[in-house]
Amino acid sequence: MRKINKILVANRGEIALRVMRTAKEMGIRTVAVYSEADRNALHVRFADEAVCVGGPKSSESYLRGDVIIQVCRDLGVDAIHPGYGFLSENAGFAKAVQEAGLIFIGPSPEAIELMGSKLAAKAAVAKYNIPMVPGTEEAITDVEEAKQIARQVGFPILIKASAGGGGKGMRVVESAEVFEEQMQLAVSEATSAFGDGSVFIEKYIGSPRHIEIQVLGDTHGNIVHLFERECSIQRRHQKVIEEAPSAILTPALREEMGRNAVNVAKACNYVGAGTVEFLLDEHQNFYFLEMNTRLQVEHPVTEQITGLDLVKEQILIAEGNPLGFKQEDLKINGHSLELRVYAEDPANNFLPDIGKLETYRRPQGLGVRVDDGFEQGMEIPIYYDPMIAKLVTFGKDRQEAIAKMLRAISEYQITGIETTLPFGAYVLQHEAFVSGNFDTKFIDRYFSPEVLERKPDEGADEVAAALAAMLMNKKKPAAADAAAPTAEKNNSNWRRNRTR
Ligand code: MV4
Repeated sequence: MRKINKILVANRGEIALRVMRTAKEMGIRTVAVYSEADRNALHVRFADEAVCVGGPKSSESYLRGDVIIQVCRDLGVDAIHPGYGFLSENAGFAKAVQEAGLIFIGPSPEAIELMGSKLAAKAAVAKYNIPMVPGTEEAITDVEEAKQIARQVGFPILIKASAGGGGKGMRVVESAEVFEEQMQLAVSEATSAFGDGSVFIEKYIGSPRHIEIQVLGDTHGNIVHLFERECSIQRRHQKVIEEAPSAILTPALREEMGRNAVNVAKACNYVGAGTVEFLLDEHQNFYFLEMNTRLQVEHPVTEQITGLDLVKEQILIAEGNPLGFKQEDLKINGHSLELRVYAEDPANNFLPDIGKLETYRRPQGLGVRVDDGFEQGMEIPIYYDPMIAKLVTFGKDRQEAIAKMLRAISEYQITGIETTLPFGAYVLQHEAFVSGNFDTKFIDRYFSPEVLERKPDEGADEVAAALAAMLMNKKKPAAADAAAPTAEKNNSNWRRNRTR
């Protein structure tokens, strides 16, 4: 047990604020670090102390582990919370933090390193009989041998980089004829991207759902899961909408996936908050993909349905406290959705649309949570992730959470930059989303910029009408493709009425 009195948050934006809020509630003092581009950022103002650690580029500031550790020494910091991204899954940084006598709020450097290698992770979890996609257990080196395995597995197959993850370093191979060239490309890509050319083969699951399980482990060997998040609505491996619980898991499947996730965590002696990713195929078979050894962007939906503050749990665990609950104490209450609001133009191939937030008014009201890091008048810096906010809703069931999200989108006022809000409204009203009949191909299948074209006067009324229709029609619509919402239905905005 080691009480934490002062935390440095090695991050920026909404997650830095998110972490500091909980620290403040726990009576822990907070230190922000910031780059020259973030002098006026909210996380700097929110913290008790703040130190500029370098230039605008991440490599000059938020990735400077050495400088950040020195700030901890100078200011008497006990612990570092890395947030997500930046140094959060850097085993070398976690180790340096420990060697400096500080607490890293996260898993051990060994667990980070193990899960960072997809092949090592698969080997480590194999003894728990975790379901995995058929393929190779070791790096492929011999082309002919690899081609033979690919034939046995059956095309199409995927070649994945062991050092990749999150969709980086993946190649679909359709047939034996192109196998050799694809393998060579995969190896050279992996070598230049990760400094590790190890690649392996997996059977390609065509239209899977992405389901991940939140786990918590303490330093006393207790591990629990906090149910699933459904993250299938993604665009180029960037999640757009997440929810908990999933619309399609049965209690039995949830229990089974949860148990497997706990075993994955056991396999690496996991401590802290982590996420075990699975693919779920159309026959409800699930396969372990990888484990993310950080707090995830989408953690709020899990907080909403469990009533737990995941950052508080992380801090208590880092202090050495045993978990205050057992698996059987946990239950799902209600339903939560998260929409990531990006400064991107959905009508223009989601190009980042940076600039100034001329108008910025958050939605409010029962069941609406906004995690963001901006205020009206601020510029979105070009150097970092273009996420403006996470819009989170909570309702007694999925329908209520969707209705609240559509209401919150229509209430959100953002001018000066284009955002993904209208895109979110489109997805949330789509029959395939509403019925729960969707997978990771949703956006490819149903989205094109034309679906957002609308006449300026229509919008709020259309959303209200769609909401009313949804609330009155409780039964599942018949076919997935039957009733894609029309173009006029899907904008938010309040904003357009105001600005004219
Ligand atoms: C796969 C797959 C199909 N088959 N593996 C992408 C992120 C990374 N964690 C693994 N990914 C995938 N692995 C096999 N054997 C399809 C994907 C995938 C995907 C997974 C989850 C969510 C969105 C995705 C989009 C494209 C591909």
